[in-house]
Amino acid sequence: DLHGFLDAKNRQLILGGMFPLHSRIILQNETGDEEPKSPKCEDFNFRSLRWTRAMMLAIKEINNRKDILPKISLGYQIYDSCFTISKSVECTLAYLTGQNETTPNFRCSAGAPLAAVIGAGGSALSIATARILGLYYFPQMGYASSCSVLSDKFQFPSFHRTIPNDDFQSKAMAKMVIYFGWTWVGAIAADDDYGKYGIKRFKEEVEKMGVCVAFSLTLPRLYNKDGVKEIITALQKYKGKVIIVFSSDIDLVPLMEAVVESNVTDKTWIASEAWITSDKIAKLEYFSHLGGTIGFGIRRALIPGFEKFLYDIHPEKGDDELVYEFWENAFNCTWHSKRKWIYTDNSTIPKHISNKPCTGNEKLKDINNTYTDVSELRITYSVYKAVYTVAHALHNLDGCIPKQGPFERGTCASILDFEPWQLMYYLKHVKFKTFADEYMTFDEHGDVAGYYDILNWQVYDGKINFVKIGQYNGSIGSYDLVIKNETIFWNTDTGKTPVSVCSISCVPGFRKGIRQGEPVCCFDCIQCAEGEITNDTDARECFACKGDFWSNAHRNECVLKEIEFLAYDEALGMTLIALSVFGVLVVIAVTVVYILHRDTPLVMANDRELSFVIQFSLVITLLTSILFVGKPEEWSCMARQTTLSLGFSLCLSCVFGKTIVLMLIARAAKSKSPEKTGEIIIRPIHQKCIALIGLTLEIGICIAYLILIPPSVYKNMESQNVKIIFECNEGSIEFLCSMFGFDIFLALLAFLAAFLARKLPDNFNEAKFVTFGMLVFFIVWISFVPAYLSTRGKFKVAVEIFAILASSFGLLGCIFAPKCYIILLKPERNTEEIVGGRARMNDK
Ligand code: TCR
Repeated sequence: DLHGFLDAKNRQLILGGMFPLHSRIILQNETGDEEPKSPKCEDFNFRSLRWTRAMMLAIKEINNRKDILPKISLGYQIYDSCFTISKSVECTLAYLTGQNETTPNFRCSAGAPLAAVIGAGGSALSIATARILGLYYFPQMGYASSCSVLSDKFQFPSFHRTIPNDDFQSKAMAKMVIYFGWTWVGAIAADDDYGKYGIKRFKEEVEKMGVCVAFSLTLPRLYNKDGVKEIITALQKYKGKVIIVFSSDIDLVPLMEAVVESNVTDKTWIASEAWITSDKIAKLEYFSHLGGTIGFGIRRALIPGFEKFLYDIHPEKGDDELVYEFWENAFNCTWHSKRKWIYTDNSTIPKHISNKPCTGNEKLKDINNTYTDVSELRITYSVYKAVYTVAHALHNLDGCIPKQGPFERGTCASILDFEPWQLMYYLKHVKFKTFADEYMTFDEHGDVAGYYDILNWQVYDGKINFVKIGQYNGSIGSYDLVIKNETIFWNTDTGKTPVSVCSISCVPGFRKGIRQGEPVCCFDCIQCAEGEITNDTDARECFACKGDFWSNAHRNECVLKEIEFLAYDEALGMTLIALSVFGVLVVIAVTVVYILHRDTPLVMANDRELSFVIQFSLVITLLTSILFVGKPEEWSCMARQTTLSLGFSLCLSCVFGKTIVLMLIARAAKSKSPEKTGEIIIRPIHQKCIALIGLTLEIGICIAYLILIPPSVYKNMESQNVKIIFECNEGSIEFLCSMFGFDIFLALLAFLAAFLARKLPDNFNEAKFVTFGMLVFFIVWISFVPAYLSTRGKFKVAVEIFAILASSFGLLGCIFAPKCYIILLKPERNTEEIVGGRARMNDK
């Protein structure tokens, strides 16, 4: 009997309360031909009735207690806000004016003064009412209004709340998203202050950490089919897995129905506090789509005696119309005669309720209703705390010792006649412990500590359970988020943590490449260019390898560059050396033939010694090719070109020495005066002098070259990136050109002389063969130039060796092969007559 304890004491105070006992108002007829009335409400909300009952129980307890407000009895006056701003404002005005234009749903007061207002439920309603109550500095205790703007004491000076500020929740959600490594998340907000501010703060937090919000949509206010469809389309297009929803359960129902209907699966939903434990959403038939949802719940407590108090409700016990309605909705029956009037049209009952009459014997225990479900008392506990907070503040106000009071000149306020601002003072400084050992104080913004349980939807025992998988404590430092991974149920194919990213992260060796016009979380992985590497994942840039280093195939490491030169032990090197050795053997063979037949006319003709010198020089040129193979060293670089040019100059000057004689003989023969031959005879000593001069000049050039600008070893890194080419830097191109230019000059002289002597009427025409030999020499070296310039690395060296070998073999073949042929195979032609007069020259 609620009136009973009110009457027992004489001093009375009232607490106002506002609860969304219905979810919406029924639109009045808008023709404007009737006097406007306060709209009626529909869609009964069992959960809010439980909250209402928590307020009643708290007041009942306080009245029975001797330690809190012993001499005062509290009454209450509770209005239904119908989840709308207009209704809440109307209630607020009723409180302030004391005019009972609208009848309270629950009332237990007899015209006593109003001390404070508990509520207005959702943030949007509290914001509207707090603006009015704030004008009078009238104390207001929110129990479910968590929006961060309500902490602004400039706008809402008299608002306090027992639910944590949503800033904590947004931050906790952001931390959780980071914790699970999600970088591509969707966000849906209810179209009210709660949803908008919650998602806004979440986005701010999360974007700081490099997470991208794939879409951010607003739930349509009323049931708006198009609005919901738009969200469903976005959900179907969304490739990520995680969606954050900041909304109250009532606003979310249409969307979740559509989600199930259009079969949006394989998503993990992150719930805000307002819908995580709501039976409107947490339905078994939705579980395949919404199972595994993770969300935040405020502190929970089992209020002693509350379950019994909840069951202690019956329409016929009191005269509250609302209890009739509750009964009808709970048991799907009607109290025909007693309360037809509550519905809009006076005659019929709502469609969702059957026509069966209620008997009054229905048992609440027999049905499964959120109203009697005491497993998740979170907002309920918050209501309970709100009432106790006001009671403690009043108690402190009552216990003020005169002359030591907080107000002007130590005065106190009287419990019978105090101003709202005086109670505000005590509310601000209230400190007490709840039955659940929770310490209650408010900070300067009227907020409490930000603590949340992290809950996960799991199904067992045939119903959905909200399993605590961790917690978030906003008032401690960095270890504020604690999650026990192994206890989480994930509604994914694999049962593992979903991966919600736009692009899979780039492995080492790849860098992120931005996609034009897309968020930073969507990127392409681009392999580093040659010579560049990255060694961590998701690198933004590749770094170039420095110095002797180059990238490996995976582009994740700098490795030493490969070193290249023409080595002895590779096929090419070996072949070339074999060829040169073979050439040397051939020359030796020729020399042996010459020595054995040294006294035959053919060998004796045209200076035998010069022939031996030519053979020797060919051995030198053939052997220099070996200097080109192998890792270049200082000495081999210096030796290479010089020995080569010396070898050729020796060879060619000797050839010239020979051909000049032939030319002179030819000139003499042409003038047809054999007698004259004697005049122009050049003695062999002269021929040797020519050879010596040629050689000496070349030696001069070489010495100057080696002394002035010597060649050296060079590590070539530019021409090929992957390799370091070991080669010889020739030092001075000018010297090189003059060295070989001199050789060419000698060759040209020899050629001209031989050419002029080619028609010598001899049986054995040496000049003809020398002409050929020189031509071969020219052809080889002329074709060498382009081939040399267009190759690189070790092949460049190989080309040069090839030219050396080819020209040496050419000379060998043209100068000595025909003679050896005659010496060995046609000895009958090796006679003085055939060889001609030249043989005689040697004898002189
Ligand atoms: N704050 C929400 C409303 C709300 C709510 C709830 C409504 C919260 N928790 C539970 C129904 C059930 C948290 C607001 O608007 O501030």
